Amino acid sequence: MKNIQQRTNCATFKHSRLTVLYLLFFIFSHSTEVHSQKVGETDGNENIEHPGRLDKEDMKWWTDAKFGLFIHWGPYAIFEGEWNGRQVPVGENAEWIMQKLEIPAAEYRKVAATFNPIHFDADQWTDLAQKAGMKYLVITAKHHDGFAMYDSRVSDYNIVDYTPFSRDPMKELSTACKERDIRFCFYYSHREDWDHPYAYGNYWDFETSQQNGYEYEPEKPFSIYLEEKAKPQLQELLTNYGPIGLLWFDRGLYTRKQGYEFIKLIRDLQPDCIINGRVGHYYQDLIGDYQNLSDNGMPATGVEEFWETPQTLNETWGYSRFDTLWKTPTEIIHRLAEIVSKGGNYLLNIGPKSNGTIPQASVDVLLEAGNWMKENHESIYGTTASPLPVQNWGFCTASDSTLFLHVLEWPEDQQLIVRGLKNRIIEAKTLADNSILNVNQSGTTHHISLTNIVPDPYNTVIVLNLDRLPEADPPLLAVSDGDTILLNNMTAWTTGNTVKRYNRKGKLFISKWNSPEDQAAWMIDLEQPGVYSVHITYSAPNSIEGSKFIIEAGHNRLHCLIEKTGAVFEYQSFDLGKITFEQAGKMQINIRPAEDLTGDLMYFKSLELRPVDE
Ligand code: FHN
Repeated sequence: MKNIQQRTNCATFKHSRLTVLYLLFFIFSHSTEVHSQKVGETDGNENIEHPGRLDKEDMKWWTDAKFGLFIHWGPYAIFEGEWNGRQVPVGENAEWIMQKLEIPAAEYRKVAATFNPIHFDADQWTDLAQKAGMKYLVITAKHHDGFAMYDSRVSDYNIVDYTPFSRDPMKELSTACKERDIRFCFYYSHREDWDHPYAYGNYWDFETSQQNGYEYEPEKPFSIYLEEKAKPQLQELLTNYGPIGLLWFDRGLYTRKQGYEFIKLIRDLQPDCIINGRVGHYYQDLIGDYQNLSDNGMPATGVEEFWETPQTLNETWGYSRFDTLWKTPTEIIHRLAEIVSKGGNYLLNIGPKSNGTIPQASVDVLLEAGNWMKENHESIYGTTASPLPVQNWGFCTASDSTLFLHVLEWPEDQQLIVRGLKNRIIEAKTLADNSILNVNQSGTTHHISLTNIVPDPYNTVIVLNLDRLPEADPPLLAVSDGDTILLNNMTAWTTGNTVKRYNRKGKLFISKWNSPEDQAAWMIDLEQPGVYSVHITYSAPNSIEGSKFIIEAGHNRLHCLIEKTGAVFEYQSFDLGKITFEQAGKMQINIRPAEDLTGDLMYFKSLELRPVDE
């Protein structure tokens, strides 16, 4: 057993020789001018290679899982949202109390030293996850406060060495998860650590800390923190707790090189471990295996890559006794259907108390969601995003030639109208009790009779068995009545390699379009022929200035050149000329590269077709 008396106000580390060397570098480097890095830039070393991404097969357990439990638990729970009579306002993150109230690291440590969750029971926690229908569990091994919730040899500022509790809850949870076939996963705050003088975040104690959220200050000794704490701790987590399903990083690293080093470390120790998107800089390209949306983020339409949204049951992530803004079971069940219908995963957070119990309100909501899952899980696990255009009664998930309709708004006339489905429906029935439903088809519109069906209070799932894999009308986006037709990145559908992506800040962009087959496209239904002027809005960094692209609209073709706009997401609008539609009716509009490109065509935002009076 390590000696608790060895506590210091700063973390203690094994790599002190490295510290001395780095300090020498620090002193010398201060005599020369070093420019900090700009948002969106790499570290200047474009030649570093990505250590490798997992493929669809490797990701399968996670894409099938859909629903995971997120747990934020650490010394912040002891504060319950209050320190010395000052509160973290409801609506803000209580696990940020140290930063929000600028609690000195030494003071925070005194409180952390009292952490004693005597009621913690790993079996109870994992039972709850299982009953809720969750297939993976992600828990904070270390949050921004720097305290390790596991038995760390790297720093004695951890739950085993630093508190009277002296147990390793992560070990107990990893065993309990294994017994229940729940994938055990760690959250690790890799850049931010308010206890470490060289990490990012603690500006109130340490001048040497990184103090800029997005721009790296390379003259400061950040890499000492990475080498002596973050990386060795990550190594411990990947060595001592069996197979780790995924590593969930937060508030990404500054440079691509730093991110790649973390990815490599994981690939070397546990090659199958999935890495979330927040491992890298939020404004740079995705370097993890999947994309995280912003906290509590919900995309308007499908994102065409692996994605997950972390959401919390109330407003905070860590426990606050003041925050009782719990989401209802209806909200949780509806969000689950919506997220899965858009192809994503739902990582739903609870913040246990410092005594080891889970707030009863969270337990109640999760159990209620679990009851719905018990009858309806087939419409969630292993499904894929909806192939249908948007429907006004709810959402759709799919599994090969089966569609699951999640009816959230019950039609008053008991007739469910499914639009845009080209297939023949062989059988329609309720998932809960297999009641067979009558179907009438007219073209791609299907009327399904719900007469005599008692709706589920949260979400009634209807199963459609189709004659073949689903085929749907492309979403009809604009019906022109002479006014402007607005086509944007949100409503585009994509072909070839093109994908729609959200960056961590919730900004949507179209990516991976670098050959003529990679297109963004829309269907419109033009009511009247006529002349339209074409206006495009995009952003384009200098590197892609001059790239050629083509807009195809009916029989029209516009050949255009990219003009630079400055930074990514600094949009500008350009007039591209006029086009004439000789005929009314449905037609497709495309934007695509005119030739092969080395990078993306542009950061496209919207295309407007404005009628011209001639
Ligand atoms: O700062 C954290 C926050 O405390 C919490 O951990 C969330 C969860 O996604 N992530 C960060 C903010 O985005």
